[in-house]
This record gives sequence, structure tokens and C-alpha cells, in this order.
Amino acid sequence: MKNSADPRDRNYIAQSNAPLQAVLTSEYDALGESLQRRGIRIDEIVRAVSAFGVALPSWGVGTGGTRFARFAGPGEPRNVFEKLEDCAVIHSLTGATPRVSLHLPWDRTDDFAALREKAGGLGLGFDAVNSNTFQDQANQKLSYKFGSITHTDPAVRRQAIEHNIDCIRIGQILGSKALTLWIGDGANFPGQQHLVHAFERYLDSAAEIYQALPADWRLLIEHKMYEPAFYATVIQDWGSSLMAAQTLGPKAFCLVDLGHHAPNVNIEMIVARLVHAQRLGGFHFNDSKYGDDDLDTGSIEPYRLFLVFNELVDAEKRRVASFQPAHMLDQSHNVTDPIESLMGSAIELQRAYAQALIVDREALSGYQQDNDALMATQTLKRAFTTDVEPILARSRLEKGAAIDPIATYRASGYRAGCAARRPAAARSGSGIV
Ligand code: RM4
Ligand code: MN
Ligand code: MN
Repeated sequence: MKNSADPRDRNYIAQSNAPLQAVLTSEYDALGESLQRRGIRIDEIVRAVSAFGVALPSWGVGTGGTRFARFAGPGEPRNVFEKLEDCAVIHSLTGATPRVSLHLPWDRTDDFAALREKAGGLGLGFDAVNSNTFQDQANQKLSYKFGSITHTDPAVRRQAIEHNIDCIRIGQILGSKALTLWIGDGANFPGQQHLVHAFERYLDSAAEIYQALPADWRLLIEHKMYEPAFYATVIQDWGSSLMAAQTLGPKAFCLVDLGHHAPNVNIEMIVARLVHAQRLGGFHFNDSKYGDDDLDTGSIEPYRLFLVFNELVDAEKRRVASFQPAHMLDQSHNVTDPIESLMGSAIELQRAYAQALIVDREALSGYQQDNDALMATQTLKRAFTTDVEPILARSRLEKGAAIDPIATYRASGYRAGCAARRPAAARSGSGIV
């Protein structure tokens, strides 16, 4: 195929889809018949999947790094405008990523109104804005080395609070409706920090940020078990997060980053608890094997992802009050083309969602009632092992997106074009981005 097409061009996508359509139709029809026998209407699942969207992390379109090194990829975006262009490619090809979540000050520009306009022109909107008080920026007055909004020095706390309020103001220009608050504050040594007082300082500072929220905004409190603090992190678990949300008020919610728990923790159960408390505010999707928190969604534990979605669909069907969790990706791509990883991840989320939608919930609840553990678990497995790819592909086709997004992207030659257009800028050699 030609190697210099615009992957966002509808005609190019349609041309790429053409040879794949006959096979898709026959696979879709076969799946439709099989689901029909299970009492499920395939077009309803397609409709629900089509309505599902996940926000892209602006920091995810650049190549990530580890503490050891960062191996830059060709044609990386050099500023937030170029990041949006890559995000638009992902959305055009998958139809699944209509919004972008910005990280400040990484995405700072002197014209946020222009940025909003640029996004609108690319068919993108903005999800939650993320503040950053886990690094020092050039020309920053006070250091966050020993913490930010929980620092022992009130002047550092003030600076970090003001930064968060600034993020809200920027978010308002962009049309965001939430601020995600993740802090790296904590201790590396027993005794380093007064564990109770640090949490109290968090509550006081977060209350000031909360006060600055517009009426229709949410504060999303993100917990993380460890890193950069290795002994005790101030908001290290969903218990601390929930306590903070409940203390702050009705606009405060908990954000679950899938990679921020101890190994083997039952994340779907945390989700269920937060649903019960009506404080599940959103997700940072990714996957993790050991202590990492930024691998591609569904790449390690797809069944766990499905079980999380099983709880979400359950809550959706029960019409739980104020249940509208934000879906966002939070990944770092060290060895893949970030555009490909993000497309694959968005599709994995849709897959888990579709699988959760075809769970026979009536049967499941009967088995639960009768304590039939085996049949209950098989009911979930039956949905999980159903190949729903034709549903996902059909949804993309109907939206004018690509039946095979990664192949269509590769054939377009977009990355090589970026490499030519975007000569590498000097960047730091380590860290997450
Ligand atoms: C943290 C956390 C935050 C993200 C930073 C970059 O581990 O997941 O959500 O903003 O990384
Ligand atoms: Mn996160
Ligand atoms: Mn993380």
C-alpha cells in the first residue's frame, strides 16, 4: 500500500476497510446468531460499545522511560499541539478516544483558548486535568523534594495549592469538568513523617482546592501505594482516598489507577466498595505485573480487566446514583509506538466492556442466590471467552473508523512523516516521560 496517507482521512480509512468488510460481515452475522441463541441482541451491544469512550493521556503519546533510560522514538510530539495531532490519529482510527487528559505544567502553552480550538477542529474534547506537584519545574520558588500539599512548610503547601487552583482555571478554559489530584508525598523512612499529621495536612490543603472547584466540577483523588515515596505514601490506598473524599464533600470522588495497588490485590472488589459508597469517580487504566504501573491495558491480566468492567456494568444496570466514572488511560510506552499502544489499549477496554455486557446477569444472580459457585463462575467465563472482536470492528466501521486500526496506521506511514516533520528536541534522559 502507498506509504504517505493521512490516517485521519475518511477516504483513506474507507479504502483500507474495503477489503476487510466481507469477512467482517460473515463473522458479525455468525456471532449475532450465536448471541441471539443466548437471548442477546448484538446490535444493542454494538450501540453500547459505540457510546463508550476513553480519554487519552497527553503524556502517553511520547515515548516513556524508566529510572534507567529513555529510548526516544522517532517523530515524537514536541509540544501539546503535536500531542493533540497524535491523539486525533488514535481517535480517527479507533473512534474510541474522544477526549484528552492534560498534565500541567507539562502541557503548558500561553494560549489555552487556541488549544481548545485546535482540539475542537480535530474532533477532540478534554477530560480531567492533572496537576503536577511531584517534580520541581525550572524557576519554581520552593522545592517539592519533601512533599507538596502535605509539606511541613506552609509556604510549600501554599505554592502547591495555588498550582492546583491554576489547573482548575486552565481546565475551565478547555472545557474540562474535573481535576485529578495525585501527589507523590510520603516518606522513605519509618519515623520520617508523622503519619497522622501528614494526612491532616492533606485534608486541609485539599479542602482549599475543593473550595475552588466550579459547581459542575469533580475532584478525583488518586491513590498510589508507593513510588516515589517507598515507605509510606500519604494517599496510599482506597481507604485513605475514600476518607478524604467523604471529608471533603459531594464533589470529591476516588480515582482508581489499576497499577497502583499491591500485587494480587482484588481491584474489582475495591471498585465494588467505591460503587457502594457512591464515590467511584474514575479510572486510570493500564496494567501491571510487578511494581510497574504503566503497562498497556489488558496486556497482562485481561480477566481482571473484565472483572472490573463486570462491576461497572452491574452498577450501570442497577442505576447507581451519581455513577458516571471517568474513563482515562494512564500508560507509559517504552518499547512500542505510543500511538499503537494507545489504540490497542482503547480497544482492550471496549472488549472488556462488551464482554461484561453479555454476561447473563439473571442466571448469575440465580446461581449466586443458590450458592452454585461453579455455575456462577462459569457464567462469567462464558462471557469472557466469547470473541467479541466482530462487535468492536463493526462499531468502528459504523463510525467511519478502521476495522483494523493498527494495520491501517502502519500502512499510512504516519510515524515516518512525523519523524521528518518533527526533528528530535532535547529532552531529559530519564523519568516517566
Ligand atoms: C503517577 C500517577 C499519575 C500520573 C503520573 C505521571 O504514577 O499514575 O496519575 O499523573 O504518574
Ligand atoms: Mn495514574
Ligand atoms: Mn501511575
